[in-house]
Amino acid sequence: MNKALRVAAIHDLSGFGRCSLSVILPILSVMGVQAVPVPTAVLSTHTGGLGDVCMRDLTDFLSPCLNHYQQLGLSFDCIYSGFLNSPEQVGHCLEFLDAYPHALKVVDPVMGDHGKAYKSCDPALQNRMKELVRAADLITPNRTETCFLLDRPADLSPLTASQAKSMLLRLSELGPKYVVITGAEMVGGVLATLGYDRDNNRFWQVKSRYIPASYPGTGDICAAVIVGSMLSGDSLPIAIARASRFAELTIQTTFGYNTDPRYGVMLERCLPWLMTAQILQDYELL
Ligand code: PXL
Repeated sequence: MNKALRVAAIHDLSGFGRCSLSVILPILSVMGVQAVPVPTAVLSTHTGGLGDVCMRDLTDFLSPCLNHYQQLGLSFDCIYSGFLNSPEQVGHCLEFLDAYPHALKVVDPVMGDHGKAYKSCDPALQNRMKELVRAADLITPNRTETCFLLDRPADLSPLTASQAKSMLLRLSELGPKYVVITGAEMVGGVLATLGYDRDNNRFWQVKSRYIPASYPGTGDICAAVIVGSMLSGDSLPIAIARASRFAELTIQTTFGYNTDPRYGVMLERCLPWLMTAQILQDYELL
């Protein structure tokens, strides 16, 4: 009997605003992967401009949750971490990684965007996030998070191919054999998702259409599609292409409705696209 692929998704649950577990769970389900949510915090909304957020930290939930799964003898094919709410949560993520040494280790080092750290991500958490990145097989930072990980001032200026390759290489030298950088503006005005596969020493890029709008949660959407795609047997460039095409579809669809950007992308309209599992070929060598 084929068992469903199972992922522990260690991320926050923001009720309104379509980010983190609220988008990750439906995406993985529709891709045929069982997602087990391990919330790091529950919030009324994301923290991107929707006023006074009601939040409960769940740092003390993570270890007992892992203990219960171990008592049950549950196995996981992937441990996937994202938004963490305290530096101590890095230690708990490492406990999950140690408990499932054969699982694919994916770290989305959620720390900031548009050149700035999220309110909850203080320097202590930024530092400990590097520890988690060192233990990962695959990481999916955006440009801002890339700068934090490489101890560089936040600089979002467009990249040449050689600058992009050197960033990917330096991130990989921290530990992960697969590196994906999301939302990278390249010289010439192209927006791209970049990838590096150390085992095959290949650099990849998937170009996206530029749409003049920005929505919270699109980084979470990209990372979730990459997780679902890689677990289903896709290569890194196909996984990046699937994530990039899907993120573009959600952004383009939402832009056409002229909604409040803080409410996130119209995921519900776009989810069926992920069920087609068509092979994509719009990736190229960087
Ligand atoms: O999408 C990243 C993210 C995750 N979790 C929370 C956030 C954000 C971005 O604003 O506020 C709580």
